[in-house]
Amino acid sequence: MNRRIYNWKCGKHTLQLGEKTRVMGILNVTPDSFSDGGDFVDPDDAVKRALQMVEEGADIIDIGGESTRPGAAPVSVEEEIKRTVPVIKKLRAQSDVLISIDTMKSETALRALEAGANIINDVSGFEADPKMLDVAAESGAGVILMHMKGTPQTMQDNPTYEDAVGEVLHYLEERIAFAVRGGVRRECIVVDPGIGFGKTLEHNLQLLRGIPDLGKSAPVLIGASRKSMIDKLLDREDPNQRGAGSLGIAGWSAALGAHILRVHDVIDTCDVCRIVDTLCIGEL
Ligand code: 8Y7
Repeated sequence: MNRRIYNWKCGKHTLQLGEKTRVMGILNVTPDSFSDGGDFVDPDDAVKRALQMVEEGADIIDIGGESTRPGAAPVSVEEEIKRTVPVIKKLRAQSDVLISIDTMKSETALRALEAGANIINDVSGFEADPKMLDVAAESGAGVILMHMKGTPQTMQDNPTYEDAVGEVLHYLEERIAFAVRGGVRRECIVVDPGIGFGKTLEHNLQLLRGIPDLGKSAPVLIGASRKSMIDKLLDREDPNQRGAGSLGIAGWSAALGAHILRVHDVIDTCDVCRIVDTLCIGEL
């Protein structure tokens, strides 16, 4: 087994990482997100979908109220809170699944944690909002620090690296040090190379091949589900046609040691993970 074992602290909860590949189900409560936007704007529909993903085997539900699709317009903090907090409250009332809030704004993170979320998923690696560090440190929430080159508005404008894996690894180690200096416990931190966030197809492939290196300093999350790299490889313009491609990346990532996969298709990804985990452990 090529995965280090970690006990990920998420507030008062602990999620063991490394034995079993963990699956994070994506719940976009945005009218515009590129692959499931508009489906779950109504809080009751959103909670229904979340509970279905829990049933299907999701360990974490990632709730986002702002699209981070390349070129997407930012939304106000009020709007983001209005979209996400009621869903978190309703889901928490019906399930004790771990909930992550996908936000770059500290106010949204704080309100989400108060509503019952356990994890802050900040695609800016704590760079977008200087107050995010304090919210994370004071709450003891789990944190996901992701690498992005540029901003969602600019990130796909000809990104270049001399050594994508080395640079992303260096960046993530620097962000871990920044978070720890600010009072975040190391056991609370998961890192993520940010597939598709300021990367060409070749960079994404290099990062996926580099998962064993990325997993040396902290647990690793990979989010490649339905992303445009699959279109580039398979010519699947419609995100709904990228399911099989996503599962291929999921299997690869799990085998190379990713601890958590952030996906749209929970039931299929859980099947893939059970097969790969069994093969990796060498026993049933
Ligand atoms: C990721 C993510 C998105 C990812 C983490 C999409 C919010 C774009 N991608 N968070 N968020 N990692 N941690 O296509 O790769 O899902 S949004």
